[in-house]
Amino acid sequence: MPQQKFNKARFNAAFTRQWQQLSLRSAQQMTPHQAWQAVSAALAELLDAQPAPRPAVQQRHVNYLSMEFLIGRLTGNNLLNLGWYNDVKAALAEHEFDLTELLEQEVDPALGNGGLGRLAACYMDSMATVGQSATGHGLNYQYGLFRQSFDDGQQIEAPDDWQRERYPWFRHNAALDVEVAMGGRVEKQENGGVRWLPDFTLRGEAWDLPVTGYRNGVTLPLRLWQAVSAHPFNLTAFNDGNFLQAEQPGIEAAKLTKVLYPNDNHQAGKRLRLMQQYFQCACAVADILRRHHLAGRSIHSLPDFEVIQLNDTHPTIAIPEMLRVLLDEHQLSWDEAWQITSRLFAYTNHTLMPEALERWDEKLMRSLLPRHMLIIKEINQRLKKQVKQRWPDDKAMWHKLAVVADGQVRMANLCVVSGFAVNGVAALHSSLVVSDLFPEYHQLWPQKFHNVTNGITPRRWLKQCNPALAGLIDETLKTEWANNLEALSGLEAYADDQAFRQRYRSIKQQNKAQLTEYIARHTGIIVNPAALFDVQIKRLHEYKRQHLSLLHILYCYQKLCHNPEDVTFTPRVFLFGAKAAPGYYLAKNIIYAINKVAEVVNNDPRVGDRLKVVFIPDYRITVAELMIPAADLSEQISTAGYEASGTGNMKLALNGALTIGTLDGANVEIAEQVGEENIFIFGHTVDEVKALKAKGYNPKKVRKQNKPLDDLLKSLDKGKFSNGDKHAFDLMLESLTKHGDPWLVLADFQAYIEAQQRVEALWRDPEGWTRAAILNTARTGMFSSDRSIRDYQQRIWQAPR
Ligand code: NBY
Repeated sequence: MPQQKFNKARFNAAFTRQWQQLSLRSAQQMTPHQAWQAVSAALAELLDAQPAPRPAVQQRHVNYLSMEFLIGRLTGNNLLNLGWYNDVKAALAEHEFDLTELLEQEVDPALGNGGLGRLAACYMDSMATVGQSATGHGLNYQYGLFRQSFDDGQQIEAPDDWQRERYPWFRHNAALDVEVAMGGRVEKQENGGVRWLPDFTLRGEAWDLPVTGYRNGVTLPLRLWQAVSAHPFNLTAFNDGNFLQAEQPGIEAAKLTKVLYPNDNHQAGKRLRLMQQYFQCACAVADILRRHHLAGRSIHSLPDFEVIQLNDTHPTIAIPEMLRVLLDEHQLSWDEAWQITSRLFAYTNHTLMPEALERWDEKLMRSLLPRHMLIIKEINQRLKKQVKQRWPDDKAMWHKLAVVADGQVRMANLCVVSGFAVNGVAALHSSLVVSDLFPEYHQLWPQKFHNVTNGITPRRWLKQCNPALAGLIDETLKTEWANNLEALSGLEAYADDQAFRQRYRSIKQQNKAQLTEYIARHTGIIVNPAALFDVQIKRLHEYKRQHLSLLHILYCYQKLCHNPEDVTFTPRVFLFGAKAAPGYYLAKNIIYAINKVAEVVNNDPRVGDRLKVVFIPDYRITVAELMIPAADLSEQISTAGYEASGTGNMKLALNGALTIGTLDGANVEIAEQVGEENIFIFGHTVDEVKALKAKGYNPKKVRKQNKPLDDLLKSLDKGKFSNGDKHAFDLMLESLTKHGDPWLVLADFQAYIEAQQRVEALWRDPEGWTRAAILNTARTGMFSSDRSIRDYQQRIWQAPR
């Protein structure tokens, strides 16, 4: 479908209505924030008027279920996708507003933790762009991921009240309201059926955000469900003069979607979290069935028209919910209901770490969802028969495969058993899903297992965040690449072109200057924009090993201290962006350690501007959009086998940062694409990690045999960076030594330092460095999320059934 042209008259009319509604006399009387709201609301109105695209024949409608959609600012992104940026800029200039400034008014919708939530956002963008008919189903959290600041180097969390002022892109359609029941008990009925007598019901309201495709006239709904009280007001209590109690149900219901749980790669197991999961799933399932019935289709044909993609196990409860509706409301037999359900669901796994694999206490599940627990038990019983047939008398095998065992419901098992497809998120990860996580299931159903390597949207992560580089690419390739990223391979021919290199390099320099300014404004630290910008941006987690980079910082610092006149020293700015889950004390201790080391290093006159360490506070999408285009070096240094994919690695490489990384997640595929001479790979491989652990790894021995490493650790231990406090970094240091260094930080230290020396050698050759950077941009086209979505279409969503 062609993109609608910008209609200036209609935009102006809609914009005018916005300030008139505020009872102002002119547009100029609006505050910048009001003006941003007015522009966005006017654009949303124009989008409302676009005709809905028809799903291509033979295409199943995708329902992407995710507890998180980390979308970031919408207004600028929608303008770019619609191709209306310049038109709107000009229209606003007539009202004396600067569009660029207004866009800065938008608070990030931070409805996600990290990679998993951001992936969902990139996939929505790509589904719209490739014309895949789809709906995203998530939650409308009143508070997104906490805002982060530092107090004497310690992370402080504050609530993220992102909707305090109305969010202009939301559209609420009361016709989509859903009732959701919870609690209570089940009752056997005379006809053999089961009746659920719930304790209470809530109402789910659908709040839609528009996801625009890239210049193709497609808009998909991102449907964020919000909980409100089903019976908003208790009139009896009110009449009795009990005003506060009269509002009680409303207050309770609103709790449900109040806040996003701030954990990544860790399951908290809280009742309210299970309520959130079920609420979202019940709303989504009801919505899917409502649309199906409205189209006048038979319930049996549901899987011919719909597919439900589960973004990790968080929305797994949608499976028993679908069965419940089919059994209890549509009165289907078990076999009929199972037939339908098992062709509907596909599951994406994002982690192998045991503490992140969701397990729910059976008692908790039963108390909140008694009917669903019965259904899960039934699935388990039927599975048991199958397993017994295949492996008679093998109790150990059954214990591994069971959905319910040891008083817990294993959500990943439920997904594999009930779904038609399971995928990992990078080639290495998908092979580990089969070999290490589900080898027994793989024996039962090998055809269910797939790989779909993650991707990122090149609209936000190149065209929008790096306009200068995007402009250079436009000019050079003279072809549309933003929805055809493989076209970037055309840049290879320019890797040896002096003039092109010069322009590529000066764009990077310009982006670094911009970031330098931001850093000065937000942290007061003055960094040298000519230094190597060494960037590590991701959630703070031990397995991601921000503390390995910290050891390298100390190594550089010692080197400078011992030889302050060293003219060969490579000037570096170490840049971090990361939030730690509020209850993850070790991660918070690593933040503290980095900040305290930064304080000492940044204020040491011997160092000057050759070494700076900056922890940029409140890392979020908007900050990523600034840091990624300015990065020279991308740190992807997780313990091999633990980072399922990574997607920041793709964004950084695409924007011309060279990767220093382990052979983990998508780093493996990035290395394949860019070539080993254009990436710095180091450290233990997955197999070596396993072998070392099996043999019995002793970090103390490593420390003893590496004097410089031992000295660095001692300097931390002795309070050199913490005003003499010898216990300031105990949590971090004890993990590295006393507790056996579970993430092999010390084991990879030496290889890491040597890889950093290779980085410095190339940095000393600016032409060689720029060449490698250009080749990174040219060769990372396959990491477009458009390609990921096409993989899903071909391997999973359209798979012959
Ligand atoms: O998903 C990340 C992986 O760590 C990363 O390697 C991968 O690239 C990315 C996209 O596939 N996982 C992730 O971000 N996980 C979470 O954010 C998360 C959030 C909540 C919970 C578990 C994990 N939880 O149990 O509440």
